[in-house]
Amino acid sequence: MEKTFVIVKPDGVQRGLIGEIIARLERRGLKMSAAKFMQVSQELAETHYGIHKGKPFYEGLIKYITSAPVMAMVWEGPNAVAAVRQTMGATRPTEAAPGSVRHDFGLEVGRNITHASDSPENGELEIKLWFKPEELVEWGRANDEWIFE
Ligand code: D4T
Repeated sequence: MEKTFVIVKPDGVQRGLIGEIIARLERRGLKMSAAKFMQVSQELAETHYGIHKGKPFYEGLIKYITSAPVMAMVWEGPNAVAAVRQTMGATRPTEAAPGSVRHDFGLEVGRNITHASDSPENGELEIKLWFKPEELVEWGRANDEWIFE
């Protein structure tokens, strides 16, 4: 089953949106595989956002993600990457679809509340970067067959 990596970023944590975001993913039918509440180190932030190094928003992005704790999670399900990105909405909150997290709670790209992997390949890389293998939980959910075809 496809897995994707999700962060409730520091603004989401500070604004008390961890529960709201988890509730939306659960309600959608996705299954949690791992979660940890943590302070992001400078090193982890720079590795995670390495692709953006040199861009005008890079320094602010690193400062933002390391500014307060985050909730890092792995969610699984059929097409989990696409499903979670849809639930979160477009990167810029003013372009995010109504009903998405970024639309419903955000205004600015530099305070866009969540991160979600943008492809299954990046999902695997990000899960490896943020979690140890033993932190991932394989479990059978009682109603899996009523959600997964
Ligand atoms: P993340 O990675 O945080 O989920 O965002 P996305 O996958 O949706 O978008 P991204 O990689 O293009 O951007 C990473 C991160 O940088 C911030 N950002 C982005 C910013 O502050 N200003 C900008 O102009 C852009 C493009 C927001 C998300």
